[in-house]
Amino acid sequence: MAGAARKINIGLVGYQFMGKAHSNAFRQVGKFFPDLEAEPVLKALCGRSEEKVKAAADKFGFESYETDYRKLLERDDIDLIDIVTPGNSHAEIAVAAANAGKMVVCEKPLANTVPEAEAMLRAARENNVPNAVCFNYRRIPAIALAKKMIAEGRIGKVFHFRGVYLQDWIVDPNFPIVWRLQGDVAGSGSHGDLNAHLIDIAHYLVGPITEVSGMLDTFIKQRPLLAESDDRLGGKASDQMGEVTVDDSSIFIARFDSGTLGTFEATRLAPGRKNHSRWEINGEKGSLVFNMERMNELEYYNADDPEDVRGFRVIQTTDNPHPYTANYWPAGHIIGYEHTFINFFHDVLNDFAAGRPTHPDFADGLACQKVLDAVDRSSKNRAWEQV
Ligand code: SOE
Repeated sequence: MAGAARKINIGLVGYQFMGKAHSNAFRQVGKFFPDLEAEPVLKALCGRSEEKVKAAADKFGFESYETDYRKLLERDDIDLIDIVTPGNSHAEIAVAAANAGKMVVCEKPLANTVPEAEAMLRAARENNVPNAVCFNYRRIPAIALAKKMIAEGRIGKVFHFRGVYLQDWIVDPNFPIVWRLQGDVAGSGSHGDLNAHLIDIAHYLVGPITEVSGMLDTFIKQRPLLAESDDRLGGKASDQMGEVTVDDSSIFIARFDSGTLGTFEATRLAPGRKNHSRWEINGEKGSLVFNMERMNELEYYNADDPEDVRGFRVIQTTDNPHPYTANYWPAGHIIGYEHTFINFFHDVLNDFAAGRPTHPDFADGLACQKVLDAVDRSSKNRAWEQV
């Protein structure tokens, strides 16, 4: 960053789990990436509760705070609006930010509905503003390596994409109804939160999904209402009960444009699985396997290896030729979840500064939304749906 030619002033809307992850990435990115072309400046943090947003702004290192995102848009000293609020406010904020001529970054999934995502993409295009959606898993070195290996033809034609995203954080029926369990706020549950990551990775590695058949379900339909949230995923339960209005489990099968067949499963009810985002890709010449719980590793099976030593090998993606790793530690000194955001913002800020298109952008976010929506329709209609 020593040579960063310009500054990009950040207005971050939201300050909980993702607010922490994004502001940390903005603070760290210049320390690790000497080729950063635009230094992010933590100008203003925005949230509705003045007491909480002020405390968060101090903690994260923002210069100022606002309690209404529209104030951020009026400010000439803000270049980029980064949205880390729950899904039901993404479209309103992103469209207004694009109309105000700001660059826009939005947390995943892009929106709660396809029309919202379409409106966001339209506003970004009409105003010609740089835009990105934070599917940070694309920036994991092992996944970036998988992308390169597939592009190089190392596993040949892809037959199968098999993804599961398993968590267990709401398996206790007394876990309260946080916003992620409210349909009007989050849009959907395990589906929009977790399958969204798998779909984006599948699009990135294998290409577009064209038709789906799926089912969403909610096993635990009533839970205590929330008394007070924390900045992780939970909070304190009250003694009143309420309805859970999102799925806690979602499964679908898919056909890709390439002919690849896919299976996808997401659940928040898999005891022992914490952030088990695991996929396996099988091709005519080999297979690749990734698991977020061991995110520095990529498993590779090469069908062309000599028969007597043929078998899965584990690539430690921590050495210089692996994407991003030269910016961190000596080989074998692993990186973690927060670095996926640092890598993401390195790429996005450099693309924005250079006026290049970036990925994943709002169009990629909309493509994911259309698959989510088709699965939702399929579950309701008990039928195959076109994306
Ligand atoms: C919670 O389910 C969550 O934090 C998701 O919202 C994230 O996108 C995922 O990376 C981990 O799990």
